Amino acid sequence: MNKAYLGLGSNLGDKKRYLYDAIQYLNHHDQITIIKLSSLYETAPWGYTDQDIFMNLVVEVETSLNSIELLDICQMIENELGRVREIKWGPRVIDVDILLYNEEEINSDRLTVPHPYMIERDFVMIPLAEINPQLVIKGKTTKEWAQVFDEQALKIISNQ
Ligand code: PH2
Ligand code: MG
Ligand code: MG
Repeated sequence: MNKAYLGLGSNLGDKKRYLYDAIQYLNHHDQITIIKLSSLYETAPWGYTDQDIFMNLVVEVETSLNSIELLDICQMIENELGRVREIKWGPRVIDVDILLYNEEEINSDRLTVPHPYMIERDFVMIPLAEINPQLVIKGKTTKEWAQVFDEQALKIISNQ
C-alpha cells in the first residue's frame, strides 16, 4: 500500500462544499482510503494575491493507485466539480494537489513530487504538521517547517 498526502484548496463559490465534495470522491474511491484530515483553514491567497481568501486542508491517504493514477483521480475530481483551467495561481473552485507520494521524488511532465512549492506555503505546511509533525521533508520535520510561519496568519475555521 502507498501513502500520499494531498493538499486541497478552494476560493470560489461555496468553498467548504467543494472541499467536502472532493473529500467524498476520495472517500468513495475503492482504491483510496482516507487516513487523516487536517483541520480546515482559512488562508490568505499566496502567489497571486488579488483574489478571495482560500479554504485549505491536507488529507493523508492510503492507496493502491500509482502516482499517475492518483493524479488522474485528483484531476477527475477537479473536472467533476466544474473546475476550468485558469490563470496560474488564480481563483479556482477546487484544487487537489499531490504533495507527497511515499518517499518518492517524481519529475515527469505531468507530476512533480514533492510538490515544488510546498515548503514555502503556510497553507500546506501548517495543516501537514498538524496531521504528521514528525514527517521529514528535505532534512527537517514538518513541525520545524511550520514554525517558520506565523500560525496566527492562518485561521482555523473547523476541526471537524
Ligand atoms: N493555491 C494556489 C495559489 N495560491 N493560496 C492559498 N492560500 N491557498 C491555495 O490553495 C493556493 C494559493 C495555486 O494552487
Ligand atoms: Mg493543482
Ligand atoms: Mg495548487
